[in-house]
Amino acid sequence: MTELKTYANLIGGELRPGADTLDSIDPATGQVWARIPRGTAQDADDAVASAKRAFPKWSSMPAAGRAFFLRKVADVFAANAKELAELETRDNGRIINETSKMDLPGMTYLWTNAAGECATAVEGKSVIFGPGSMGYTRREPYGVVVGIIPWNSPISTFSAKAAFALAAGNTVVIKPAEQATVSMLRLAELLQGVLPKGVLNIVSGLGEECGDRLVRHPDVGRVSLTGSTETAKIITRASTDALKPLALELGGKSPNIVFADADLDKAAEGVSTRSIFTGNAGQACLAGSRILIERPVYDVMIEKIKEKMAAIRLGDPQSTETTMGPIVSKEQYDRVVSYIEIGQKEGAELLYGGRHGAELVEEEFAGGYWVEPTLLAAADNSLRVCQEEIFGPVAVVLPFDTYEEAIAIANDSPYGLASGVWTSSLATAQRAAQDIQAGYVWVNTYRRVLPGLPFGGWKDSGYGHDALLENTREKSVVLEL
Ligand code: TXE
Repeated sequence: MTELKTYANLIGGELRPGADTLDSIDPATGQVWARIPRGTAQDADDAVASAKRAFPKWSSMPAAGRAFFLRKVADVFAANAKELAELETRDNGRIINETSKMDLPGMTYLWTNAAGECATAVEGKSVIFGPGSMGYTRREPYGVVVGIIPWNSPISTFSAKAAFALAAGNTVVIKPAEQATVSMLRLAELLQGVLPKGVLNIVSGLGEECGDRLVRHPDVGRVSLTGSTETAKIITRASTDALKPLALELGGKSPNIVFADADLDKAAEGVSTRSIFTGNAGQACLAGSRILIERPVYDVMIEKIKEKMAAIRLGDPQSTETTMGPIVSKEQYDRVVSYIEIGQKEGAELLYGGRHGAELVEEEFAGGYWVEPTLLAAADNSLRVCQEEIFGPVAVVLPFDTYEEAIAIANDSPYGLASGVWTSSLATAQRAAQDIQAGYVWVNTYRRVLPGLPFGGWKDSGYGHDALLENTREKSVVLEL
């Protein structure tokens, strides 16, 4: 039997093994395939201390200096994209078509873009007050910024948090999610020596152990979490003692509204495969998990969506033939399966799918966590499957009769992250873009997150962004001349 690789944390520029380890499980087989450190409160403290030590030099470096280093990170991504994509696919089951064609190429762009934005971090404004006094503002970094990231897209979530925090002059500590940490720790190996020591630290471990310590640490200036609403509430309470600013990017129950005048073929692909099923098997905060269809085209749309679902291929996530991967863990698998049962008990009709387990795949993957793409029809948006985030390949369809009813259903949710509108009417599109309560509205497309536009939620989907300016705080300076 081949020895499993044990990965290390990156603290103060050194790769430091954990005193204890956690098993990393391949979700496609259910087998342990690597070991990661179970970081302690001491590891968290050491990472924060090294980031604090690195801060004065990093933050006072000319912007062009920071840009130089961030471009080197972009080069690391470009040179190692294939390996990192394959590792992330092994780690969380996200299909190789997504990690290699979307995520990793996007990282080179994102880090290069962050390098270019370095100089804008210092922009402020000036105010002249009478002849004798004037004032101006400076934007300054917070110091040590902590990023707590989830398992569904580790590398891209890490990059969104770290690149702009670093560009703004902060130093960073990242805690990946215990279910999928390997791609981040391989990245730690590749980045060792690329950035000055301590500027970026990566500590693997459990949320309630080293994650909690990072959030409470008095030397941490800002915390950015992508995770569940429950964890966000815990972090909010934990961070209040030190009044830390937070950015919270949480879950969603996003509506995709199909009006009768839409291009129905394009909409069928957009609301099904693109929006939820092949996109990380529905394990994405922005998944369009509620499909609202105008009644005259309801039946024809259901048939078209079912055709798209029938073409989805489950199996080896590393194969380019596969279009949907497994659920990340046994815990999430049980949760997704339970919602399929809950929905039917509540009266939702199973229109497609619903099966789960080994029967869906070849024997080699029988131990993995497989759920068939599933479509439930609900008569009423109050069902739990319409209100609660399932975080798997399970979508609910609801009919509507009028524009007002569609918007009322769309907004009848504790969440407000993303939304989709499918129509050929510019007037309907613009009206809906105004009326929908969500941080992102796509018209005749879905899951196209444009760099440069803020991405973040309303309501229980959180607040704040990871953009450059949000990683700075303002200082007013008054000069008596
Ligand atoms: O999330 P957690 P879980 C939603 C989705 C999913 C559910 C549960 O509905 O089914 O959350 O997933 C760290 N102090 N999303 O349990 O626990 C944790 O270690 C500090 C939506 O995996 O929120 C991990 O690094 N950190 C979502 C990160 O928080 C703590 C992505 C997220 O894990 C902590 C993930 C604590 N006390 C889940 N407790 C999205 N927005 O995309 C946990 N963590």
